[in-house]
Amino acid sequence: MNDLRDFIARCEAEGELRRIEAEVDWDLELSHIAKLNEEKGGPALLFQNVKGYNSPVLTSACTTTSRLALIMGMPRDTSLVELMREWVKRTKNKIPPTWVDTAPCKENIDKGDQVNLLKFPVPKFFPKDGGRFFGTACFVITKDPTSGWINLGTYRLQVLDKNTLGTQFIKGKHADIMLKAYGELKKPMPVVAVVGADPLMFLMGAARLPAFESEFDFAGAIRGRSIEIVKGETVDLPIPASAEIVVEGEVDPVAMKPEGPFGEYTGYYSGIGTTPRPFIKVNCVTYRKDPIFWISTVGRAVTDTHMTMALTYGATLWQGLEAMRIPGIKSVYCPPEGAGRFLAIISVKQMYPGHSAQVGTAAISTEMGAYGLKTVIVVDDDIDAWDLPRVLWALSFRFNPSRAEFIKRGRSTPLDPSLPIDSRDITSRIIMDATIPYEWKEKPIPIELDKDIVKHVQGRWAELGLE
Ligand SMILES: Cc1cc2nc3c(=O)[nH]c(=O)nc-3n(C[C@H](O)[C@H](O)[C@H](O)COP(=O)(O)O)c2cc1C
Ligand SMILES: [Mn+2]
Repeated sequence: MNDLRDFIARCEAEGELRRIEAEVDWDLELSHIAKLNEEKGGPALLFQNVKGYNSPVLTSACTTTSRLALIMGMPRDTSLVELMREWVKRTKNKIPPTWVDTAPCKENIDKGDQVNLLKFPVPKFFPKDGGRFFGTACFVITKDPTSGWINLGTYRLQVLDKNTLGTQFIKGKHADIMLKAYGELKKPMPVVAVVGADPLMFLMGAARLPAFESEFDFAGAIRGRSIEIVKGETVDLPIPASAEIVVEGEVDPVAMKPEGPFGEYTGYYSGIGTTPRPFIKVNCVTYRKDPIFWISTVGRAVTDTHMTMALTYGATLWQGLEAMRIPGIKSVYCPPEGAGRFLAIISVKQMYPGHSAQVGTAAISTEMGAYGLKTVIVVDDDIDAWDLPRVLWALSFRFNPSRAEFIKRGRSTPLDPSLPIDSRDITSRIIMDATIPYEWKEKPIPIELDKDIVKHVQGRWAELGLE
């Protein structure tokens, strides 16, 4: 798979995409269709007739595990946990990107006064949103001014006027760290924002890789080949050659404009009204002929934001535990209903006393877990982390609240609606150890079926009228 068009063709061939020919309004109508479709577990949608526009809008590309599997080049019936396992395996061998001279995203080049962000069918999603959001299924590329580290991160982008995009780089995110570095040098930060590309690049934008690691190298690892990149017209930054729409501009580290509000994947707004935030002054927009405008809805689970994060945050947590060399990790699952980040379940084959406790405290200290993860459930290896009925069984019959660990202070996210709206820097955490303690000499005696009798009655199944 090379670009978004290949992905669309693949989805269509597999019955995973519906084209909408009827005229649909970008103003609330389009997002509402997408959201209701996602709630039903529906296909990806390609809106081909957006009121007042000639170019299409793609939604719901990542809402199901089957479509995430297609993005990763895996069979459609691969489970989320298997996708994560494959992600962890493939990303061990990073492959740097390769420069190419040109790409279809240079077919149209608008500079200076020609720039008009509303030339594209930018939707308004929800009634209480602060405006139209250009960047949802997007990613932002920046370069660290001292080390040269290239980052790619998904951060929402609001249209403030025809050549200005509001940003929300949450504290400590890589674009925020880099912007502060430009601030110290008193220089504007060059940025590129991409809408539509090889869909893997969007997953990489959402992935919580460590600082100083480039998402391009990890994308190459997952694809098993180097990602092709082209130079910007006005900025010295790498752009995936597969891009549909490329916005080039700069962020002044001290200037602010009101941004938001925008509904979040928690199902709530994260603040009250607008907030002053850094913005992108857009100097150039390049795009393919008939560009495909790709969006991602938000709100209550499950949307493609949740699925994307369940895969990428879950894989990052798994990677983090492996990097700590903790043995016995059988599976990791960060349910999409918790946006892959507030709740994690880990299955471990215990090998020594305190092993399960180590897994719990390690999880909240990984790159992913240290930020916003609130509840960790550890289960024994006879239970798969994704098998929620069995996890609830363990929570009922193996878990004893006196073996829970309660941590009072940890880094939180401004998005967490369980904290007061004006103080969301710090959260508490709980580790629920639902394993049978390794050191117990007398363990609960499980009820087992007699193997021979099982075989015998299975042989009688039809006779018993049960088939
Ligand atoms: C659809 C979508 C929208 C997101 N919007 C934001 C956002 O506005 N601000 C933010 O800081 N993180 C946002 N995130 C989460 C980041 O993409 C994620 O934390 C990622 O790791 C950031 O990249 P970085 O680790 O290179 O900073 C969003 C994720 C998704 C999937
Ligand atoms: Mn990063």
